[in-house]
Parts: sequence; C-alpha cells; structure tokens
Amino acid sequence: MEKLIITAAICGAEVTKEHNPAVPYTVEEIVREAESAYKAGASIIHLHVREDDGTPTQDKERYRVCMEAIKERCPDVIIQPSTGGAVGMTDLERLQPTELHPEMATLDCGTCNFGGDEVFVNTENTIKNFGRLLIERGVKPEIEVFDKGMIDLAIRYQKQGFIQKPMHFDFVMGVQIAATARDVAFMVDSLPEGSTWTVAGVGRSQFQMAALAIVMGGHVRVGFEDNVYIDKGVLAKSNGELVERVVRIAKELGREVASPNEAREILGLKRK
Ligand code: KMH
Ligand code: ZN
Repeated sequence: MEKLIITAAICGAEVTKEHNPAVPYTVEEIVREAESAYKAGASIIHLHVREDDGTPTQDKERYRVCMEAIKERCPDVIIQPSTGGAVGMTDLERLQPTELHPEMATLDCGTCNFGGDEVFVNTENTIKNFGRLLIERGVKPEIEVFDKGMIDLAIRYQKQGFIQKPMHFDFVMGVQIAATARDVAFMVDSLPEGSTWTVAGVGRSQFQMAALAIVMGGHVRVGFEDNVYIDKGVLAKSNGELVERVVRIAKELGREVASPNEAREILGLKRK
C-alpha cells in the first residue's frame, strides 16, 4: 500500500473559539496550528484564514501573509487553500488565494445543505469556471465531494476539459452523505482509474473514517474544521493532537506516513 497522506484542516470557516479555544484566528495562531499538525505528521495543510476577530476571509493578502509565515516554520509542507471560503461569499472572493499559485486548492463539486438555512452553493457554472482557472493557474484541485453524485459531476467535467487527470478527491463524510463504511466503499468504487482519495469524517466520525481510509488504501484528513474533540467530551488541545492520533492508528495498522515530498510524488505535484 502506498504511504498515507495526512491533510490537516486546521481552521475552517464555521468553527469558532466557542467550540474550542484553540481554533486559530490570528496569523500567529494559524502558524502555531499548522506547525503542530506538520510536526505530528501532516504533509498537507488545508487552509482557511480569518481576520483577527475570527471573521472568515478569502482576502489574498491575508492568505499571502499566512502562507509565507507557515512556510517559514514548515518549509516543505503542501499548502492547500480553500476556494470554498464561507457560506455566502461570492465566486470572486472565493477564488482570491488561487492568484497566489499554490500547489493545490479545493474544488467543491456541488451544492450542499450546511444546516439550518445555510446552503453552500456551487452552481455548474461556478464549478466549471473554478476548474478552468485552476488549470490556467497551475493549481492541482483537491476535488471536494459531499456525496456520490458530485464524483459523477467531476468525471463529466474532466471529460469536458475543466479538470485534469489524475484526479484527487476528498470525501467529506457526515454532512450530506452518511459517514458509513458502505458509503465510503460506494464512493471509492465510483472513482476513475488512477484517482487518489482522502476521507474527512465530520464530527464524531472523524477517527472511524480515518481508520477506514487507512485500511482501504485511501488518505486521511483531520483537523478542527471537521472536528474539535480528541475523545467524547474532551476538546483537542491542538490540530497536532488530532494528527498524532491518526499517525498512531496508522502505525498500529502497519501503514507508513508520507512526508510532504512523498505526498507530492503520490499526487503528481510539482514543487513550486
Ligand atoms: N466552509 C465551507 C463553506 C472548502 O474548503 O473548499 C466550504 C469548505 C470547502 O470548507
Ligand atoms: Zn475547507
């Protein structure tokens, strides 16, 4: 089995210090959390940024400052900015970090209910436009899918030239599609040959989904964006603590963890 790529989603846009005081807002806090995850074994940092007061932003300059500061402490880590941003942002706002030509960025392949009246909107034109711009800017998409139909749409858009092969998917389990082994297997069976895939289990499913991905040959995403607890009722002290748990599970199950450069090789990334 190839080595395990661990992505740390350290911040997100929805989770706040009220959920867990260690959720990072300032540049210093974002760097602290990225470094804790990197030192624990994460090779990719999935990055959202905030204003100092916690307001989510897609501001290009804020991303630039955070990315440069992370690179100083974690020189070889792969930084994967979000193009999802926060619910309600415009496409132009969301696309800003891709102007910095990161190695990767997310490409959300469908619209999804986010609870209450919140809807994360990704129209077909949005997805095509984001896909085309990512190709133009030399950014590999992490195709974020919240159910199986979004995989089908990504395959269709790959055939139409909006996404390039080999495709890398992130299955977000437990928001729209259930976080079950049956549904992960269904997603994996639906992928084109040569694809790579990561599983992000939301909430209490985080470590169960991680263990499943480890034994099935997929990759793992953990972090405060998806879950703020290390155990039932016990807040994680840092993103690093969540990554450490995944590394330990992987070790127990006999799966080695990839370094950032090994992750680049697995994903077909050229270092920038
Ligand atoms: N915060 C969500 C609205 C992504 O990073 O691309 C979008 C999200 C997905 O988190
Ligand atoms: Zn995200």
